[in-house]
Amino acid sequence: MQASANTGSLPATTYVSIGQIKSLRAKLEQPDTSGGCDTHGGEGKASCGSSGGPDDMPADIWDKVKNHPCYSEEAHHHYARMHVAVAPACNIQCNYCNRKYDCSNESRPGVVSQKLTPEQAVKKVVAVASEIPQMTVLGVAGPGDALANPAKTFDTFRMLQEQAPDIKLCLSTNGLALPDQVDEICKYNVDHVTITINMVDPAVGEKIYPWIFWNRKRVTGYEAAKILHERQMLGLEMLTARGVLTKINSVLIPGINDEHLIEVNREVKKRGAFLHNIMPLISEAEHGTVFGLTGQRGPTASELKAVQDACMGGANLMRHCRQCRADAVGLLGEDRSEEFTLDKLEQMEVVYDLDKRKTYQDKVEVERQAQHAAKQEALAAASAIKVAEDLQVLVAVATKGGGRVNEHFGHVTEFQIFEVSATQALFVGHRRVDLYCQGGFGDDEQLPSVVRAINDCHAVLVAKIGACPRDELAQAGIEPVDQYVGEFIEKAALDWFNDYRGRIASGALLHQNRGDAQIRQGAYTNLASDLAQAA
Ligand code: CLF
Ligand code: SF4
Repeated sequence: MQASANTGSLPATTYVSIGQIKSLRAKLEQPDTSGGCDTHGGEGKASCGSSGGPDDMPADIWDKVKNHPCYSEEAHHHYARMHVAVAPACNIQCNYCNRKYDCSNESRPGVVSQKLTPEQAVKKVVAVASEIPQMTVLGVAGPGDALANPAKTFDTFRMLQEQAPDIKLCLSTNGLALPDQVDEICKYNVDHVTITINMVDPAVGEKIYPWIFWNRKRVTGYEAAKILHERQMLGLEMLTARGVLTKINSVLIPGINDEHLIEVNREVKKRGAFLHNIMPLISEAEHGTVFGLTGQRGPTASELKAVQDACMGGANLMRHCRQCRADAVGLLGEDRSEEFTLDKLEQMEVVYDLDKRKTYQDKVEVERQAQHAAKQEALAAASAIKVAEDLQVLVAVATKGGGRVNEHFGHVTEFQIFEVSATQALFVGHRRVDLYCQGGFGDDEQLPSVVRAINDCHAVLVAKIGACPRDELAQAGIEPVDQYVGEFIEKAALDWFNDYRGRIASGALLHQNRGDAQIRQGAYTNLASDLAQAA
């Protein structure tokens, strides 16, 4: 076995146990004089995160991220993205990928419905943009690697720029070919690039990547991981130097790179990454991946959150990723790709009206500013209350978009999770659940799995809820709350939290800590029921 000492000029790697995560976090919180927001002119802020707003970053950066649903948490409530599957080939092998399925970097497992030529892709993007005016970003994210298919990727971008110049361009890559393509990336004004970086030590990397295809031959083991690592770091540095915003995706693989991702976070921040998105491994035997077949599990919700929390203060964190398909269309968390198949596109009358799109987006901007103002007002009220000031709880929210509490409990397929305290209402994740309402009646067998999926929350904010789930939630210690219907989420969560603290102060209730959520974070299937059966 080649030792880590063989890393030569590679960055030193710190290994920590879960128990040490807190002390490392303290270290990360010390001001860093380079990289991250600083590199992009963050005015010395340690971390603005994807939840940052116009006050947290320079105007030119805000302009790039304000309507990109992945780069701005606030934007993801309002703006949509789409992917076109023009990049089928890949130049590496990841143990979590089976090429019959979407790229696990940027998708949930599931076959891509249709691979597209660049011409078909552009036709589809223009049609979607005409129908969905809040669709602001086109991404090439597989099903292979965008830069292992440079002609198809850049042809798509070139043609789209001519026909729909207001759409932002985005791509995702494993980084192996990145240094060779930086000029092309800049030529087509692609100002958002995602690099999947799962390690900064080839000794970790060789457990994730069995081979890469490099200089016309297959390279395996430690050597393969070392080349990939060096290309990723070089590519990231080159993009930073050219002012391209970069997001780093890391797949959290328990027992392989969990603690190591803290080091990854530090290294990518040093090199100017704008965001770090730590995503859970999705691993099922039926996907036919090496990890799926060898029983490598994904992280639990709390394991994912622990690593993300430990990285706070390092590179800015994205926590609202939905691991979308390589042909996803719509708001993050929804998929409207079935509405835009090639057959359906043939029947559609497409009128690309820039003014109509702008008018719509202007309305969204007004709504979004109202959301921002409501949050600031609620935060000011929360910090003025001098009761249980250190308290921090999780709240689940039923929403169908627009940043408001506007979904019935029974219609939820995904709860959004917010961490609420006297100083913040922060989006920290989501939980996919099976539908409780089955058209007029509730599926009571489903209910326990839904409750377990949000078991770590103190309250669930909904637009409406029936008597049966209300009782079951209350018995489980989760407060069902339906008095904030239609309100902005952060304001509603903070208002509920203030009321909660008031009840603690008056002695009306005793605050108790919650347990862990029993769901594998990010799993598309509801594994809560599997876990229950296994228990
Ligand atoms: Fe697509 Fe990725 Fe661009 Fe977003 S997705 S290429 S940056 S437009 Fe977004 Fe989807 Fe997560 Fe990717 S939610 S998987 S982070
Ligand atoms: Fe699969 Fe993407 Fe890894 Fe290539 S980079 S092997 S497509 S997950």
